[in-house]
Amino acid sequence: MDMDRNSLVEAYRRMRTIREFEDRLHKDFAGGEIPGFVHLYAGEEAVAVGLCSHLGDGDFITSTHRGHGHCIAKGVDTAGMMAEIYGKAPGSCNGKGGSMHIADVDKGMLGANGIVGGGPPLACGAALSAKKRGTDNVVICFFGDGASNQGTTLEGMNLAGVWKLPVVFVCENNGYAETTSYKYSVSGTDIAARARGFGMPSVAVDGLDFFAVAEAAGEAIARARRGEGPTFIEAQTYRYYGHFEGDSIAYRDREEEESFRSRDCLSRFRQTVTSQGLVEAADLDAIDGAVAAEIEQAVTDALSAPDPSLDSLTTDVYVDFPASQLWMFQDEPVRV
Ligand SMILES: Cc1ncc(C[n+]2csc(CCOP(=O)(O)OP(=O)(O)O)c2C)c(N)n1
Ligand SMILES: [Mg+2]
Repeated sequence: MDMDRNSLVEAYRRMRTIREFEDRLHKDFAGGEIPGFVHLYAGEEAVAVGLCSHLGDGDFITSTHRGHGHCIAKGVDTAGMMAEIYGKAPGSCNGKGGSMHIADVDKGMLGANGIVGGGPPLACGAALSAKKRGTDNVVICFFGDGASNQGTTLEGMNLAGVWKLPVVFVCENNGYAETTSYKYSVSGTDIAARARGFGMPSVAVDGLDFFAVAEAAGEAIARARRGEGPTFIEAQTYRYYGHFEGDSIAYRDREEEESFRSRDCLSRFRQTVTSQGLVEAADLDAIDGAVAAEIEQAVTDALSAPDPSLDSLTTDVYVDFPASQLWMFQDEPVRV
C-alpha cells in the first residue's frame, strides 16, 4: 500500500507511544499508586493505529474498557491521559474518569467505556449525526471478541446497515473475553462471517500486521466517506498482559504467548520499513528515545499534580450544549 515517509514515521511513533505507555503502566501499577482498574492494550497497537492513521480530528472513534491505545492512536495527549489515570486535576477528564473513561471530544475520541458492547450504539449515533450534518466524517467502532456477542453490537450493526451509516466496525479479536477463549464463547467462531448476515462487506485481517490493517481500513473508510455504509473488520490480535492488571493469566499457556510475541507488530513494522529503505533504523531509534522521555515526563507530572478540588465534585455530570443543536427534536422524524 502507498504511504509516504512522514505517515510511516507517524504511525511508528504512535504505536511506540502506546507500547511505552502501557509497559510503563504495567510496571507502575504494581507499585500501588494507580487507583481503579487498568486494562492494557500492549500487543494490539497495529489495530488502533492502522485504523486511525486514516482519520482527521473531525472523524470519531468509540472505544472499550481497553482504551488507552485508541486514545493515543487518535491523538489524545499522553500527559493528560497519564494524569487522568492517576486521578489528578490536569487529567483529560479533570481526574474524575480514570482509565476506563478517558475522552477527548475535540479529538473525536468519544470515550473509553466500561460497558462491554457500549460502543456500537454510540458509534451509530455519531455516524447519524455526521450524515445528517452532511459531512463526510466517519466513525470507527472498536470492540472485542466478547463484545461481538452482545445484543447492542448486533443491533448497532443492523441499524448501521439499514441507515447506511458511515461506521467501520472493528472487532479486536484478541482471543479472550476476560478468561474465556472466543473458541468457546463465539458460536461458529467466525466473527467476520456474522457481519455478512447484516449485508455489509466484512474481512478478517492479521491484526499484528500494520500494513494489512491499514489497507483494509483505507478501503472501509473510503467506502463510508462515499456514503456506501458500514464495513466490518475482524482484526486478529493478542493482548500481551492479563485482562486487567493483577490478572495471574492462568488460562493461557506460555507457548501461545510466545508465538504471538514472536510476531510483534512493532518489530515487524521496523523490519518492513528498514529492509525496504523507507525509513532509516536510526530515525526509528530516535523516536524510541523521544517517546520514552515523553512518557517519563508524563508520569513525573502526574505524580506531582494536584487532586481534583472538592468543589468540582458535582461538575461534569451532564454536558451543556445550545438548544440549537437539538436538531433531532426540532426537525421532522429522522430520515436518512
Ligand atoms: C455489559 C457488560 N458485561 C460484562 C462486563 C464485564 N467484562 C468486562 S471486560 C469483559 C470481557 C470483554 O472481552 P472483549 O470484548 O473480548 O474485550 P477484551 O477485554 O478482550 O479487549 C467483561 C465480560 C462488562 N463490563 N459489561
Ligand atoms: Mg477479547
